[in-house]
Amino acid sequence: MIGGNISIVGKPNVGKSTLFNLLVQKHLAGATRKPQTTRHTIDGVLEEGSIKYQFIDTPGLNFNIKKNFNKVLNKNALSAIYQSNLILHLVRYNQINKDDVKVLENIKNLELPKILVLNKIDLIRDKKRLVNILSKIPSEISDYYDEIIPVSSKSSKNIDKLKKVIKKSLSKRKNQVESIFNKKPTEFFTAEYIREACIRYLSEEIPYSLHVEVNKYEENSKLISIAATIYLRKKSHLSIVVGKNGSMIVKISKAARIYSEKLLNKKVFLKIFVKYDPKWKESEHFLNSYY
Ligand SMILES: Nc1nc2c(ncn2[C@@H]2O[C@H](COP(=O)(O)OP(=O)(O)OP(=O)(O)O)[C@@H](O)[C@H]2O)c(=O)[nH]1
Ligand SMILES: [Mg+2]
Repeated sequence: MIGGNISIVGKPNVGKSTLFNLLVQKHLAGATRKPQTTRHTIDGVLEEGSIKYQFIDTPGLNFNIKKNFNKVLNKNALSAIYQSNLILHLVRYNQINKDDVKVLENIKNLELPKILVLNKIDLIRDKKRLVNILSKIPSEISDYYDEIIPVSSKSSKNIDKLKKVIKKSLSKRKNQVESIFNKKPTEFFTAEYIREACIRYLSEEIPYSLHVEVNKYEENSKLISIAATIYLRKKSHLSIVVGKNGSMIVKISKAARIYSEKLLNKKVFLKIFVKYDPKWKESEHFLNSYY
C-alpha cells in the first residue's frame, strides 16, 4: 500500500478545515466563517484502493500577533508540517497576500513536495477569469510549488484532480506510510463540536475566550453519556452563553450532540456546564493540552 502524511496549511480562514472534512469524508474539524476556528492539528484517514491518505488539518498560521497562545498554535501547525510527506498550501484564489507569503517563507526550504491549492473558486462568476488569475501569480511564489491547483471545497470542484496529483506525488516515495500522529481520543471531538457551536452561535469575541473540557465519558451498550464544561474568562459572558432560560446552551448542546452521534454512531446524552475561570488561557494544563 502506498500513502503518506499530507498536511493542509495556510493562513486563517482560507478553508483548510472545510477541505480536510471533504477529503476524509467526515466532519472531524470545526469549520466556520470566523478566522482562527482551528486550534489543534487533527488527522483523518482516507483509504482508496491501494492508497492510504493521512490528512492533517492545522491551525491557521498567524504571525501577526505576539500572544503566547498564537505562538503555541503556530508551533503546533509547523510541527505537523515538518513531519509530513507532502504539503498542501491553501490560499483564497484571488487573495494571495503577505500573510500567505509568510506561510511560504516557513515551508519553502523544506525538501518536500508542495502543492499550492487555490480555494473557493466557486466564487468566480466568469470562468474565464481563472486563467487570468493563474497567470498572475508571480513566479517568486509559484516557483516553489510542484503544482498549482484551483479547487472549491464547497462545491467539490477539482477535488478528484487534487487527489490524483497527491497520489502521483506519494507514489514516488520509497518508504511506506507510518502514521506519526497520535489519534485524538473520542471525547476530543465532542469538546471541539461544543466549541464549534459556540463559534457559530455566539458573538465574535466570546468564542475566542472560551475553552471546553470533557469531564466524563461513559459508554454502555445503548448510550454514551458525556459531561463537559465550558470555561469563560469574563463573568459577563456567563449569562450570554447560558442564554434566556438556558436557550443558548440548549442550542449549543443540541448541535454538539448531533455531530457526536453521527461520529460515534450511538445515542449520546450530553450535559454541558458553564464556569467562570479568568485564568484558563495561562494555565499550563491548558497549554499542554495543545501538544
Ligand atoms: N465559497 C466558498 N467558501 C468556502 C470554501 N471553503 C471554505 N469556505 C468557507 O470559508 C470559511 C472558513 O472555512 P474554514 O474551513 O473554517 O477555514 P480554515 O482555513 O480552517 O480557518 P482557521 O481554522 O480559522 O484557520 C467558512 O465559512 C467556509 O464555509 C469554498 O471552497 N468556497
Ligand atoms: Mg480550520
